[in-house]
Amino acid sequence: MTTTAPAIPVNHVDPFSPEVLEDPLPFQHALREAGPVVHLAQHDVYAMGRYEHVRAALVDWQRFPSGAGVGLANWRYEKPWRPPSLLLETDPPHHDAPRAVLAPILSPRALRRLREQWCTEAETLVDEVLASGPEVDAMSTLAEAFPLRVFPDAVGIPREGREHLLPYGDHLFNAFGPENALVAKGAPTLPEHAGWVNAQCARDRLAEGGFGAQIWAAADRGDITPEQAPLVVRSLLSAGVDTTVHGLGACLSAMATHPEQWARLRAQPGLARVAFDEAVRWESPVQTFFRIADVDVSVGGTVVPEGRKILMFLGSANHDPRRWDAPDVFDLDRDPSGHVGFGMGLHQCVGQHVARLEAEALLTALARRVERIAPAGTPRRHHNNTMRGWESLPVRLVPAV
Ligand code: OW4
Repeated sequence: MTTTAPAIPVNHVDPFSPEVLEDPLPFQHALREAGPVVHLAQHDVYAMGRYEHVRAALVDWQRFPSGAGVGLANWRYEKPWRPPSLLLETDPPHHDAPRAVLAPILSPRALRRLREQWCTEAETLVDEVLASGPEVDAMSTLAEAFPLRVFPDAVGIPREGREHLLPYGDHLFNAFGPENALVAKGAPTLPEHAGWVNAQCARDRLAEGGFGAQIWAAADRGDITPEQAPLVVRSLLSAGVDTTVHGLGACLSAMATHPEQWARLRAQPGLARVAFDEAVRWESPVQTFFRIADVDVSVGGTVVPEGRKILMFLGSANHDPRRWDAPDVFDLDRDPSGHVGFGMGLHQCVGQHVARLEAEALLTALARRVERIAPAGTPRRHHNNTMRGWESLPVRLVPAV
């Protein structure tokens, strides 16, 4: 008797093409249906789209490490475009000291001192936006404006130059994908954005008491080296803005298209955090990250060969009907915990409590003042090789009386 390994399913669609970025759900459905592991012919990499296997691979950092980069480029053969992140793009043991320094700085307990201030800032912003007229673009006026108002202050960077943050992050997230038109479009201005971002990581740029100064204080204690400190600050400026912008955008678009869910949140504002996590599950602002197979790894009977990149579809896992009832429905009655929108395992988003606090502040302020968030025009998708979100979200804010 002869035994042959089952042939691996092949998919010829480019997941980074404009068509898939416009609406990734049909591609992700096909990916999940094809099997636990699929070969993506366009990029000659492997992919996983089912919750069970994505989750298992994310927690298996030994066999699926991040040190060869979490983008398409395989750093065993290619040079990284910037010095690797000490958090995202490293494995234990190197990963552990930077993570141990940053986690308590961004912990729920440490963030308590920001809560009142951020709620006040959110109320001020919502009042300004309501005064500006009933029809607004919810992306620029709320989803972008709020994080840009509170987060850089919390890090402790100066006001001047903050307009570099979003384009820097947008390019960084594009750069995890292939060198397509999205990357080419960002390349010419990257040096200005990266130059500014890197300059803000120096000790003397960072205001006393902020996240940045606390990272430098950890270097003074010897918990990380003075060479590591600026790169840990860089992680905040890299991962902390665009992600929350698109998370908030997902909340606002969900509420605009599900008025009954907005009514539910208004009746019970304590659901703000559930609403945010459900939006992170539903939209999955960070759609994908790669890992590398450090050895031949068998996944559901198919082998991912040693040294090869594998694309983990967080968004697909968060819409897997094997794990979620009616996954495409945004529903405050479900328990979204266990979603992989923040990743899972030892790299799971260290900033998630910051994001949840921003969302709670903004949603609570809106719930108090806004009766209805009504669609007021055709929303436009923002295309990015890694992030899913909106470029424009026209809404009419109906004030509560
Ligand atoms: C989602 C993330 C994303 C981009 C950059 C970094 C982290 C970083 N996490 O550490 O620089």
